[in-house]
Amino acid sequence: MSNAYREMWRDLGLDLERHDAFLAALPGAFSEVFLQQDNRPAGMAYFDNLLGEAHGRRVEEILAHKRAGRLVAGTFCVFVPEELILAVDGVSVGLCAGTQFTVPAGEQILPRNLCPLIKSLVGFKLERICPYFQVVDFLVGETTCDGKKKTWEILNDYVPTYVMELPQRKEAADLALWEGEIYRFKEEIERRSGQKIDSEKLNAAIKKANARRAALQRLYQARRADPVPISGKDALLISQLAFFDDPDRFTAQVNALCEELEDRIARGEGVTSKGAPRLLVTGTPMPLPYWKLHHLVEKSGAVIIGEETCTGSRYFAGMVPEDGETLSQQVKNLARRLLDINCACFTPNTSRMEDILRLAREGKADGVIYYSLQFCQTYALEARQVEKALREAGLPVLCLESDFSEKDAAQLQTRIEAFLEMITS
Ligand code: BJ8
Repeated sequence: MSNAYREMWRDLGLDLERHDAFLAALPGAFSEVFLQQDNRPAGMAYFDNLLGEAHGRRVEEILAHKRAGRLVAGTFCVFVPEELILAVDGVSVGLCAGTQFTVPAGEQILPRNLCPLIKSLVGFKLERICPYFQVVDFLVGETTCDGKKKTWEILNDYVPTYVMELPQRKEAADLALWEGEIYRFKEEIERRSGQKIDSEKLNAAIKKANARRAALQRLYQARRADPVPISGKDALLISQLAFFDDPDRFTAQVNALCEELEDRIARGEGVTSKGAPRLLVTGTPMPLPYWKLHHLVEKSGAVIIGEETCTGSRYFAGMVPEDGETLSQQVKNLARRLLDINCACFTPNTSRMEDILRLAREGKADGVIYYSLQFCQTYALEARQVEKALREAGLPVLCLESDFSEKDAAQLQTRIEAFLEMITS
């Protein structure tokens, strides 16, 4: 990345030496994972560039918004109703992190036997190598898993951290609690931005977020074709970048890419040959810059046709109805859509099994990989029920647990190859 940004990074208080070390490894990894693929869609150029400029131009843009008085919020979970941030013309940035580079720093203040996603995100703040962490006005945490819940208390010493209480069941009382939390969050946004949210502003924000969901749903629809017109790695990268980019620009670019993919489908053109093994991935989120599992699978000759994860379908499934005329109808609509998300922190969570089966069926998957980050108890525990439901439906499943390091790559590759051999023989 250009040195023209060094002054901006210095002003943001980044540790320039550590930041240089972090960025140094990325071009090589990116080239190996992405640029060496055959027959990539031309529309990926925008997303490649967006990633390349993630610590540069996009930060510059957000800083300009901030100087113009716009609120900047950092989030970590798809349950945060981003529409309220957009309703005050604020900027919402997803700060979940997926790199081993910052895990040791996170372990300085967190238990080692904690999910690497949490250690990585905290490490980014402690190491001062994430410009977004430096730019945000405040963070929005949520009471999902215990690890995250307690981490917000610690992170609050570094950045003001507001916490939303997410219920853990989906009964009427839980919906009422969640609606109350959305109102409380609305007040927080109004207080911080100095703007009132009315139904007109909220409706415009709902439409903006829905348009992005529709574009991502269209992309996922394209992945159902055989041969697949885009690799799973590229689709994952796009979802990861959705959390950073300007929503309108991102939506336009995803739609443009989809047009290219739909043309490819009409011509029968794909990134793999027709009949290549197709896998669905389900489990814990895969935040930037984590691409290990997808890379290993696709290096082995299979293709990933969907992700039932929060960096996949859980992020963009469902629409918020756009006909809510009053704030109270709109808040209800927001609450309902969010409570339909099947995170493993809910009990019971049977609708997740139904969702996985539906996605596997729609994507014509030959098998499913259940992927769980190390020390993520809720997803690890739920694996048993998912495995049972998949086996009963006659779908082979491979359960893998890993972290963000590369140390288990060879071992994972062997298991993936054995699984592919089993489902193709
Ligand atoms: S809605 S999956 S984004 S909480 S992987 S930190 S659960 S120990 S990230 Fe998540 Fe929201 Fe749920 Fe999605 Fe904890 Fe598990 Fe780590 Fe996790």
